[in-house]
Amino acid sequence: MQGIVLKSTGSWYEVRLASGDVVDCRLKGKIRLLELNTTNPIAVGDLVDIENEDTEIVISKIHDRKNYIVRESPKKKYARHIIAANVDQLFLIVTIASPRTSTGFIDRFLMTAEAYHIPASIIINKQDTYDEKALEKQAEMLEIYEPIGYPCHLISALDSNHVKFLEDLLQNKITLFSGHSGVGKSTLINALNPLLDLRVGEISNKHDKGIHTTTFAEMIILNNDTYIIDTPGIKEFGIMNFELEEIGQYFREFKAVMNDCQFNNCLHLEEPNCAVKNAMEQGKIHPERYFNYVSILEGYRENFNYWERKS
Ligand SMILES: Nc1nc2c(ncn2[C@@H]2O[C@H](COP(=O)(O)OP(=O)(O)OP(=O)(O)O)[C@@H](O)[C@H]2O)c(=O)[nH]1
Ligand SMILES: [Mg+2]
Ligand SMILES: [Zn+2]
Repeated sequence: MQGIVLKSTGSWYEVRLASGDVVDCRLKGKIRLLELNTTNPIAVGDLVDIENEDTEIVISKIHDRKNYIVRESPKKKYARHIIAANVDQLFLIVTIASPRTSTGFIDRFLMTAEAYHIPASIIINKQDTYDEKALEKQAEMLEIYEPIGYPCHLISALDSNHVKFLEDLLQNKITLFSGHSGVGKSTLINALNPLLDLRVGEISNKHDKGIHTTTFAEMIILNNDTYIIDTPGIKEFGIMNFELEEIGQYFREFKAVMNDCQFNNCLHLEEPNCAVKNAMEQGKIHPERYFNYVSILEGYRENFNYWERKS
């Protein structure tokens, strides 16, 4: 039988079957060894086969993944932890105020989305609370992201029409929600799924000691083929195995012009005849995006130095 992994606590997995039943499973012994480069062999969103083994239900096979998103393991430095698999789209929930979301944070997120080739949208929540000054800030933000093709949706979790609008965008997809603490992810998810409390109430607490919610993502069912993955406490996703000069490719408007840079390994810093800098000077690339790119690059440079010193 086939199912989808809704939750993982490290040793137990909650798997939803086609019938809608949710069962607790263990991992069949030999699968544990499959992926030694990650701290968890199975993540939410994984499609798995299950079978009976003695008195237990075990996961006997993990289907090939369309994609998977990793972060640095919370437990082991420089090891990978898979947050979620088979993700169709990423929703970054942001707020202009309480809390303020910086474009630096947004750009890190979007860069990751590009690296994974997963479509990303920006959901600007708490519209009911914004004063004139906040709305000005919001307009500036829209000026940065709309021209480069990231959908920006202005919503309030308290407005049922907005929630319905969001619901339509989610249909038949696995959507990962991310964003700072306090932006309203849980409020939105509760508004989207009035039955959620019921489902939470149904889960047995036998294996879940409640300590994993901050490090393990959980998948919430909206309907048969519609799932949301809530990722509490995750500040940044990781991308693995890339070179510094690839970072520019993850800024889509940079990518569109960078073929015209004089050097093909151009980092778009001080190099002569850099098409990215030229485009910025001509007003075709937003200076804030460029500024965030440079600071992301500098951050990774430090990490690369770490690796060089190590080897
Ligand atoms: N006025 C207003 N308040 C909202 C809205 N959305 C969420 N809130 C409030 O913002 C606070 C934080 O919301 P949460 O849903 O807990 O935020 P979260 O993103 O889940 O935060 P973490 O779980 O810590 O990551 C709560 O007090 C919500 O009631 C909104 O659209 N308008
Ligand atoms: Mg929450
Ligand atoms: Zn360049």
